[in-house]
Amino acid sequence: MKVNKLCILGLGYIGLPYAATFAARGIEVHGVDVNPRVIESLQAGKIHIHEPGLQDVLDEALRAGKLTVSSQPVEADAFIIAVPTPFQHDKFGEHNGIRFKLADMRAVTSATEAIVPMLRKGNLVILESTSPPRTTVELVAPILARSNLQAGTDFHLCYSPERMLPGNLLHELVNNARIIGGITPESTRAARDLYATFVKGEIHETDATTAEMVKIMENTTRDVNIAIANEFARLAEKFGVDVWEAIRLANLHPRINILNPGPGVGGHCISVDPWFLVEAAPELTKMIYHARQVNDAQPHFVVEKVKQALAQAAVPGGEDSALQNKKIAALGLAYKPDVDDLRESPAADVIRLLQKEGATVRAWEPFAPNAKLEGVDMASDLDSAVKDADAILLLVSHSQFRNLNPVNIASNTSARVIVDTVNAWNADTWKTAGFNFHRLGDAKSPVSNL
Ligand code: SAJ
Repeated sequence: MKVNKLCILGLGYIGLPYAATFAARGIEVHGVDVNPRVIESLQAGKIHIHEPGLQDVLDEALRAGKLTVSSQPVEADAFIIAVPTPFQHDKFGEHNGIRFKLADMRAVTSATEAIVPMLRKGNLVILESTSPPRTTVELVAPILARSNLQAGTDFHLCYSPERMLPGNLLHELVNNARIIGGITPESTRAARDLYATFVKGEIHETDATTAEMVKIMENTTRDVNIAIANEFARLAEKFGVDVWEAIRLANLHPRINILNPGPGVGGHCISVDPWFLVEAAPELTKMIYHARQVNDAQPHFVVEKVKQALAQAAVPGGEDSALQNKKIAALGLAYKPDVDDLRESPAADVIRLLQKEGATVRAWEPFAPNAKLEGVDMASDLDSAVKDADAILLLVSHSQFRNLNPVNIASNTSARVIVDTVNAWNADTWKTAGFNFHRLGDAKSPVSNL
């Protein structure tokens, strides 16, 4: 199928790279977003997210005159839905004592509804948003049927998951293998023709529900694997082991690849998608559910670590609780290194828990210095975050944090306690600079040279 005009609904971390890439390859693209700030920014030629290389592709697309944006869809040959599918924050499901989060499909529903008046015979509609199994056939197809056109007969309908990693979006968009699940083989072929305009990775064809399942299985597998790494970190501390050393040694085995423990799992994907399976089949997802519980509880483990570190350093003031009246500089609020995305960030959970126990926390996030997070006091720069602190808590392994010089930090802070939750810093250099150094999952390294 030849697509001359493409309409992309959702111009966030996924939709915008697509829109810019298709347009830079010469396809006429109309991008749609419900957020007026996104539209304003793009109309002014500026990307509204941090992603390496994306501004250049947008510049190219705009120079070619192939990209327009607005709040409403237009008629097109093909439509791609790339809107968020978060979980609901104010409602939970329950089954036999298991409480689970519920998918919020409102953005997919309204994007699909917005396509209905634009839909014409012979069009192609692709859902890319990560969605619970059977969304394409049970939610999207029935909404589109309001156009009096039938999916699979009058127009093509597919699910094709986005699978690219924030921070490396443009490379993965082009080079990752792509899965296309059409509700008919003709639908699959139509989408294949479209993606083949830029995808260099292999393109694999399947049905829509399998494609949905593939995507959630990938993210769920990662979540479960991170959960076991987090549990190993807890065990290592109990047994006097350094988990980072133990993982490095275990990973020498040819069939073992243990992931990294950390302050928890965040972002709009891995911490969300496994819930889609729990919600759909709570009786069949016991391990998936427990992995979610482990990862969601990891911020508590970090707080205990900070308490121990402060108690050990006997930082004066409030002996009842090691955290009472303590000042903590929290470095990093993003959900992972070198991105500006704060969604579902475990760092924010850690900060709120510390505050609940009486600590005063100042957070510094270099990728989003002006971000406003409820209940979080944001510093305007690193120096003001660390200046009067009792402890420095590293929550995200941003490159610029990894490269910090402990001697410089030592001269700018009153803190003498470091807690590194992401294994970014070398214990010896921080100790030499005069800090008591603690690392999540490490009960082996001596804390101090003093
Ligand atoms: N994390 C750990 N330990 C690790 C790896 C990650 O604690 O060893 C944490 C991160 O710090 C972060 C969270 O997990 O808080 C998720 O980060 P991530 O880098 O694993 O994944 P995302 O959410 O940025 O992107 C994932 C990717 N999925 C897989 O790798 C299976 C990406 O390919 C998907 O396109 C994306 O979800 C998505 O949009 O679904």
